[in-house]
Amino acid sequence: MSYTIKTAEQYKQAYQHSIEDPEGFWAEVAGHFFWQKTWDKVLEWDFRKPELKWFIGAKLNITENCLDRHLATKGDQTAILFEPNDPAAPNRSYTYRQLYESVCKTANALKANGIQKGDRVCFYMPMVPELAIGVLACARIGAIHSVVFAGFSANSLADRIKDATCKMVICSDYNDRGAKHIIVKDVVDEALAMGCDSVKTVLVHRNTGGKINWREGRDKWWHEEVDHQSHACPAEPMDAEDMLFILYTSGSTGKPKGVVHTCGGYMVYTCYTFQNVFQYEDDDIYWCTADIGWVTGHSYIVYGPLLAGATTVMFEGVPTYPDASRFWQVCEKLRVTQFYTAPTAIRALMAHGDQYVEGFDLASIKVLGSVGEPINEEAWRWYYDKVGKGRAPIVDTWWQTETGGILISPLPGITPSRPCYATYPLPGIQPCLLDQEGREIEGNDVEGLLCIKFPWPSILRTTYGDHERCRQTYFAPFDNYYFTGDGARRDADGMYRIIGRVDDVINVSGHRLGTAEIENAINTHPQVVESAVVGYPHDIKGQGIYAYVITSAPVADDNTFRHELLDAVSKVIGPIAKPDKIQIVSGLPKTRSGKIMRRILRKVASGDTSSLGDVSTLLNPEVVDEIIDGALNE
Ligand code: 7RM
Repeated sequence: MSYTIKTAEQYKQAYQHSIEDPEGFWAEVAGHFFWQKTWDKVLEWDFRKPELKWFIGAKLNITENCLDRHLATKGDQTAILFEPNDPAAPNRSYTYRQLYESVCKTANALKANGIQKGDRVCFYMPMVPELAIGVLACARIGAIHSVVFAGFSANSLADRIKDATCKMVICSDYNDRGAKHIIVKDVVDEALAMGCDSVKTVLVHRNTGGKINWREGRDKWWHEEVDHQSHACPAEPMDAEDMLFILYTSGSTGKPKGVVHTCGGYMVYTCYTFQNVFQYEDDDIYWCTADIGWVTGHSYIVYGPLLAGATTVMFEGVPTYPDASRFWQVCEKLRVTQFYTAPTAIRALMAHGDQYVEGFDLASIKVLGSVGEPINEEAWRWYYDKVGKGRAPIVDTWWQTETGGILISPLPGITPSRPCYATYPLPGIQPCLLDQEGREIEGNDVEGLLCIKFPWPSILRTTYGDHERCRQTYFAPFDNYYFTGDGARRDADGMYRIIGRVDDVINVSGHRLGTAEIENAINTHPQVVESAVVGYPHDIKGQGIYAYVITSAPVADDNTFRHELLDAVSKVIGPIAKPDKIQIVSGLPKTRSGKIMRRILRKVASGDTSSLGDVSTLLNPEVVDEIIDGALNE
C-alpha cells in the first residue's frame, strides 16, 4: 500500500506531516479504505471530557475492509492459517473467500438468534478459527464483541458478562492446550449461574467433541445454527464512532475496566501500524503468538492483518508443547516471515537451552516483534542471535489495550533498533515525559511519566458504562494529556525506553493484572484480615506476584493455608494471578494516614533492603524488620 514507509527519510516526512497537519495526514491514510460514506470532519477532541471522535459522519463496516475488499484480488489467498495444539494434526486454513463466507453465515446465525446492532456478545474460546470468525460476524452486523481470555475463571467471566449485559455467550465445548484438557463449557455454565440474566443464548462450538452438560432452550450448537445459513450477509452500515468492541483490562483500582474501541479510527490505525511495523509484503506469512483474548490478538492477529490482506497464523497451543522447539518447528514448517511474541516466552524458551532453536531453518523470518512488557537485554540478544540469526531486525512495540495499536516502535530495517528500547513514536504519536507535578520534561537523557499530547485514531473512547472512570484514570491525572501509567526514559538520541508501570498494575508473563484485584481475591479467604500484593523482578515472568498476608489467628497448617489462598485466587480471577510467594506477616507498614507503604514492600520483595529510606515516621516501624526477616525464608 502506498502509505507504507520504506525509508528513514519517509519516516521523518510522515512523522513531520502527522504533527504539522494531523487531520490531513490521517485523512490521507484513511483514503486507502472502503467507506460507505466519507467523513464530514476528521477529528474533534477534548481530553478534558474526554471527547474523542475520528472520521465524523463517515459510514463503514470494518468487515468489508477485512474481507469483501480483498475478494477480487486475493479471494484464493490464505487469510487464516490455523496451527492446532497437536503438532501431528493437519493445518486448517481459510482463504479470503472461505473466511468471507464463514463470517457471513455466522453473522446470519447471530441474527437468527436475535442478535442486533448494538447488542453485546461475549466470547470465551480457545484459539480456534471460529473465534476470529465469530468476532468478525459480530462486526458484520454491528454487534459489539467482548472477548474474555479463556484462562480467566468463571467469576471473572461472570463479572465481564454482567458489566456489558451480554445477550449471548459464544464458547467451545473443550480445549486441548498443551497437555491440558479443559472443559470450557462448564466454566461458562458456572459463570451463568452467577446471575448473568442478560444472556439468552449460549452458542457452543464443537471443538474436540465429547459429552457436555446442556441446557435445552439456552444452549445451541454452532454447527447447527451456522452451517445451513446463507453465505451472503449485508454489511451493517456503521457510524465511524459506533462501538466495535469492548475489551476488559486491569487497572490500579477496582474491577477491570471495559475499554471501548470504535469502528473507523481503530480500522485505520491498526492497519496502518500493521503495515508499517511489520513491513508485510505479498506472500508473507505473519505469525503473532498472542491470544485473541488480549488486545494484541484483536489488533495484530485479526483486524490489522486482515485489513492489510495478509496471511495471519492462529496458534492453538503453547510454546513448550510438546517441547520448547514448537515455535521454531512451526516457523520452519509454515515459512513464517514475521514473528511476533512476548518477552516472557522468549525468556522461558531461552532457559530451556539453545538446542531447541538450533537446527531449525528460520531463514524465512524477516522481522521479529516483541510486545507486552519490557524486553531485557539478554532476551533481546538471544532473540536476535538465535532466532533471527543476526539477520532479522527486532521491533520492540510499546502500546496498550487503551491505545488500540502500537504507538512506539522501530520500523524494521528502516529506523534503528536498540536492545530495551521501543525507540521512536510512529507517525501521529506525540509522546512526552512529565514530572510528578505534571510539568513537561524537555530535552534528552531524562526520565518521567509517559503521556501522549494529541489523540490518534484508535485511542480508547470510554470505559464501558462509566465515562467518568475513563476520565479519572487516563485524563484527570494530568490536565490535557493522556496518561499511560508507564514510566519511561528518553535517551540522548531522543529514543524511548519503557521502564514499566508506575501505578499498582503488574505485568506477569505479559499478562496485565491489578494488585488490588489480587488482594480482593486473597481477602475472600475467611482467615485473611488484610493483604498487600506487589510485583518483584522474576527471571522468566518479568514480574512475579508477592503477597503479604495478615491472618486473624496463627494458621494451623501453613501448607494447607497457602494452597487455599492459591485456590481462592484461581477461583476469583484465574490461575494466571496466583502469587509466586506468600508471606504471612503480623502487620503491614503504614503511614500515619493509614496508607500501605508499597514502596517498602516492593523493595523487600525484590530482595533489596539496602535503601528502605526513613521508616521512623511510619505508624508501625517495628513491622519492617519482621517483614525483612520473614522475606528471607520465602
Ligand atoms: C499490548 C499490551 C499494557 C502495558 C503497558 C506497559 C506494558 C506493553 C511493552 C510494554 C515495555 C513494551 N497491552 N508494555 N508493551 N512495556 N515494552 N514493548 O501489552 O494493555 O495488556 O498492557 O504493558 O506497561 O502499559 S496491555
